[in-house]
Amino acid sequence: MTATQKTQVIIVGSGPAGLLLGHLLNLDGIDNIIIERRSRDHVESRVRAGVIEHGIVQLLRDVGAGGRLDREGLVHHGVQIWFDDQRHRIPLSELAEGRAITVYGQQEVVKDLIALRLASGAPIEFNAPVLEINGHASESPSVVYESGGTTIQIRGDYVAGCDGSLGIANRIGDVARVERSYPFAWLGIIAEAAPATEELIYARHSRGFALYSMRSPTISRLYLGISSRDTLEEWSDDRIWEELHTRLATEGNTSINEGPILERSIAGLRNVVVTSMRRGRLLLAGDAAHIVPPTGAKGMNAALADVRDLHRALRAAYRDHDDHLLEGYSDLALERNWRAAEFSTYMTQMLHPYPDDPFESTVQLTRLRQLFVNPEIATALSRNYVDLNSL
Ligand code: FAS
Ligand code: PHB
Repeated sequence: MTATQKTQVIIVGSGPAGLLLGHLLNLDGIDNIIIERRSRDHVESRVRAGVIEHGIVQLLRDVGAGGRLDREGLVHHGVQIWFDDQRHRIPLSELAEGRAITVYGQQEVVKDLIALRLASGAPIEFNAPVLEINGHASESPSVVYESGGTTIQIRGDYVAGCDGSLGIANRIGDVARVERSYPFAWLGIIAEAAPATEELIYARHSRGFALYSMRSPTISRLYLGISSRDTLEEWSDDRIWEELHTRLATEGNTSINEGPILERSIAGLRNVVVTSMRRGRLLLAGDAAHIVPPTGAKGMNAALADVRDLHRALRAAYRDHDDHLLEGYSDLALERNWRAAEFSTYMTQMLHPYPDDPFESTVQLTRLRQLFVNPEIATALSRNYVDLNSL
């Protein structure tokens, strides 16, 4: 093991959470290092989230990470919800004080933040798995990681566990969590096909859930709700397109443009929320602390909102020698993340049919119909969908 290095904040993981935290700390002159187990290529090519909330777009703009987002992001003022063989639209901006969502792939946010990191010259280590996080309850925690065949220890004042759901940070200290799994998963594809819709379409069809999203004027992002037991091998291109045409159709009319499938993956649907996001001087942010089903488009937004709150707390600790925000970080972040969990659960339960459960199915359809007869319910959905993490 080489000699122990030293910094102020050690960030484990270079997903959206770790990268934004590193950038914000750089802006305040707080020394930090980002340690990532995968390669830069892998991290920049992972296809995941697509919808960015109004307040999170503003946050990225405010910190100098919104240039390409503003040029290439697709601003949406409404969302389509189709059910009962009918097309319905929620006028998001009209109901949410003019606010809108922006469709811009998570991997583009990651590329933008990595570019800022590299331009800053601040340290970021790729292909460097963190093996241990030690002394989280002490004044000087440390991290052991591997890089280029060498085992390195680095000490800091704080460790930020931004290492996602499969990381090691959330296994340190108080590991209690609350979980729920669903009997369905999402099969997601990226297709080289011009989106046939201007707005996202969430469809609750008797055969299952479908979502029509996009990434650019030439790239579509589409999802099918499938059994959590299904595998990619069971879903040929033909079967995927046939199912999408069926579910994203009303009164027999479908309008999907097919094209080569460039990427496909299956993501299970589940909720996980840890009971503590602060363990001494180890602070969790993002998927390391919580997982939501993607139906409410909250995953990445919640991760970046955690970082916004954690950065404020670390800045107060360093600049003002005031630990109050750090002491309150876990409670503040968990209250917001439970609202994200509730909204994601509401959207998931409302849009994924339960064909064998007449009661649940009728409750779902009642909830959906209420959206279009009760403006207060539509307004609540709009405000949560557009800006939950900044309300
Ligand atoms: P991330 O998982 O993005 O990043 C964690 C990083 O830590 C990774 O790069 C990992 O390699 C690294 N790491 C892990 N262990 C490490 C170790 N020991 N040492 C060093 N580094 C380590 N959200 C949506 O809103 N919409 C979606 O459609 C959607 N789809 C998703 C599909 C999938 C398959 C998954 C897994 C998630 C999806 N999400 C979606 C949620 C996703 O977007 C997350 O909310 C977002 O990536 C959270 O960002 P981070 O917290 O930074 O975690
Ligand atoms: C996406 O575009 O990837 C997307 C959009 C809305 C969701 C989830 C994912 O709820």
